[in-house]
Amino acid sequence: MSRYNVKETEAKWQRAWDGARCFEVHQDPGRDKYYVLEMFPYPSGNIHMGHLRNYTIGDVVARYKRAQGYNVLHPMGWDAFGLPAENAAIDRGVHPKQWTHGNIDKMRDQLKAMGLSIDWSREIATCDPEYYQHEQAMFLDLLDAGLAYRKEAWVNWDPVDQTVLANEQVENGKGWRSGAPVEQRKLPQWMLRITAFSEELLSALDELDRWPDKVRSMQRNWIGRSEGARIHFPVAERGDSLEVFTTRPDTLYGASFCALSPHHPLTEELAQHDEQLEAFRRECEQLGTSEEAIERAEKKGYFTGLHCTHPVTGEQLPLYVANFILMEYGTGAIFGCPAHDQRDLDFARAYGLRVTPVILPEGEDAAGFAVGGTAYTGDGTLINSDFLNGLDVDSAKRRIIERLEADGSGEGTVQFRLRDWGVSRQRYWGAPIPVIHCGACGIVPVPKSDLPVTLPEDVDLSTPGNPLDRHPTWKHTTCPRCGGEAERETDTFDTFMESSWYFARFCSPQSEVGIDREAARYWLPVDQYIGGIEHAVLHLLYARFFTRALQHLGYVDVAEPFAGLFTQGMIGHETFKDMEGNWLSPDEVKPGEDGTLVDPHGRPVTRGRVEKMSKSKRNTIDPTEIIQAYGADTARWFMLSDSPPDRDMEWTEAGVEGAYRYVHRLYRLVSEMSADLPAADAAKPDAFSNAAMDLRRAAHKTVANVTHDVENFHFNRSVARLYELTNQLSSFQPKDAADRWAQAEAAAMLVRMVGPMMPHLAEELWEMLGNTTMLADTPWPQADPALTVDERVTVAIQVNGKKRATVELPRDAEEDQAKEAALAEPGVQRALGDKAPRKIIVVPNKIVNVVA
Ligand code: ANZ
Ligand code: ZN
Repeated sequence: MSRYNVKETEAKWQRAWDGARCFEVHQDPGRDKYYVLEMFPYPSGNIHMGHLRNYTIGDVVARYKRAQGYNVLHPMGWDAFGLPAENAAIDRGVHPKQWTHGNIDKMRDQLKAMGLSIDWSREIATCDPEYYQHEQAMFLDLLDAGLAYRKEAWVNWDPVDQTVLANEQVENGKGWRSGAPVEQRKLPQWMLRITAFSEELLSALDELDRWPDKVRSMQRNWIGRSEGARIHFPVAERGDSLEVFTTRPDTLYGASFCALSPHHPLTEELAQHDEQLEAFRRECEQLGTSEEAIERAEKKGYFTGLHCTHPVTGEQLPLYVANFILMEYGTGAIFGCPAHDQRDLDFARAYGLRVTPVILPEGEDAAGFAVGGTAYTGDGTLINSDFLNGLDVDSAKRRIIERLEADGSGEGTVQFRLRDWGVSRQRYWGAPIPVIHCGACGIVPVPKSDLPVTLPEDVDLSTPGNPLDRHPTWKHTTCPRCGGEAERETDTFDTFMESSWYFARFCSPQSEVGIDREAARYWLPVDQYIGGIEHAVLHLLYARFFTRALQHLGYVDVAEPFAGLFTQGMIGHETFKDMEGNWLSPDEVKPGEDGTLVDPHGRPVTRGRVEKMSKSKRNTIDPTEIIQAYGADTARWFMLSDSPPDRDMEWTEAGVEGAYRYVHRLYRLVSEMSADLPAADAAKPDAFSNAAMDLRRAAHKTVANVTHDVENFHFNRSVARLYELTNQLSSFQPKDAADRWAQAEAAAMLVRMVGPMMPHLAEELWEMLGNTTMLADTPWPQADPALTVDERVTVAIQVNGKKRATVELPRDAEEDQAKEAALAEPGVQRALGDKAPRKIIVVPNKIVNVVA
């Protein structure tokens, strides 16, 4: 019997799928669709392990759903704009376009070698004008609808690279490439009005019950809804008044100062006649704009000489400008209550301001309660607060707002932390923003008939600044309105724009309109989106917003782009260091004579922890090399077998070897059997031996369990079950025709279940079992309930004695499995809210009671 030839066989089936256009799909109203999407890759040049894991998970889902009879859309494209292409141009002198397309070609081959069930006819690259022209048209519509606008905004400015930096590009207050201290600058920026959807983006999270709770709660925090009050403080020396935003109006009696943002209009006005204040403002601008940087910095202020009149007590409070007040939040001004806010307390201690507690923690006594170095931010009873004394915090908030509203000095409000999305980037390798600046007409949108506004190819990237701005001719144009001389906008879009609608473009990738509404109606929303948790906020929130905006503009009919979301864990690998503490790659490390590890110079090596694969730690493994050496099926199988896909996993040589051995073992098993298989159309025997019945039961049970596991992303558990069935099949000794029929049945089931995970091997074995149609076109196996009966039981889940859900569990399931299943139920999670379960009582096969 021949040994399994991995390379040849994998290539053979990839050709067969291609040739049969197996994975090309079309709208078919008669069939249920299922849209599987992995976050599309940035074309960096090589796929990495994160891609391998991401696309393996997605491919299992896609192939499984396909076998379930769905019309599965599983497309692939390239998130092709962005800085690395410009950096490559600077460092290596290749044009960004050429670099990007070269990388795409290379990575396409690498992905194809994985054997993914992708409809390659839908491939898109966001850097192609055929793609971004539609984005430009959408932007014009957003502009029309008032959802895009231009405003002066504070940005991080890198004075050496002469460019705006995103917050993520500022590291410890310095530009990530130049290393120069970042400054704050005010520049006109194109903005998208994501805040118009704050409330919707927040409340709709409740319905996204196929999203991880963690991601939903990160989005909730990011949107940051706060209920509070706006309060007017008359400025004694000026006769006008200052509006502050607070979430703690209950602490109003504890106010001992007011403070303005360095960018507050009043600050700007005062600074015109106060050089010292101007100097202080400039000092604050060195801080960078990120909230985190501001939070970390030492609290500093400048006394304006002005006083605010307390709206209830009439007391005169000193007015400062303080470095920790953001202009972009609330009103850019606060009242400070040092006893109950840590920043205010740090500030008060530095400037000798009064600290009056107004909230008494439970169990404390008013006479003895004093605030030390830590502000008290918890609940309690009001003290030192006149008519509020004795109330709890919530009642005090209500009462003080009533009072402020009654005398016109304030009102209750809702405030969101979410800011509008600044989409301007002073970069070359992005989609041009389609507007024209005319001296006479102002800002004029490029007429849709003139789209796309394409990038010039001849650019100079070698000097700092914006290459489009410096280009000798590109920006010079005529005004579409008056025909006079005018200039193009030289900013390009933030690359998050492209990833905010690519999933919709995949529905009709060649359409002349950006999104064919009919196609989008059929395919959207994405049923299963899969990607890294690092996109929990920005990408996923922008895409949610953009979809709502597109719905508003009539492009699509859905409000939410991703009905289901799965976030995969990271991949770690062991690390090594030499005597000087330099990282060593694993293949530089060898066992020395005494068995300890040594480096290539024979010097001792220390074994470090397992760390997330990264170039800097020299512990990456190249998936392409793995596929070359072992084949795609082995790489996929190991990826799936090791740990639950949402957890971090460790890449090990032993694990890969184990997977490789299984590939060959399964091949041997099936090819040995295939010699005496019953004819493909052999009728089912009327009677079976006990051994055959055992095998049949095992196979059908495995089908039931694996189906359940795959539906729930428990791939590692499926793998364990498939190993088990393989063992049972190996030890089965057929004695008669009925035995052989049972053996063939079990083998076919095994191969069909392996299919989504190791598609090449499975196709080969499927053919060996005598089938003439491809496994890719074969339905998922069905378990005969008569053979699985009693194996699964329905268990009721109660929370504090009240039934909240039911789950199907294997009979006599482990207690841990029952608990885990119970806690995973959305109904149970809802009932628990943010309470942690105190105790979980399992009555086997009947009830799980969660006590909170
Ligand atoms: C008085 C007060 C007393 C506050 C107290 C807190 C505790 P969240 O919860 O994040 O919405 N604040 C308001 N505007 C600000 C700005 N532009 N920059 C920096 N801080 C600002 O935060 C709201 C609280 O942050 C507000 O409530 C305000 O301080 C401060 F015991 O007002 B508070
Ligand atoms: Zn004009």
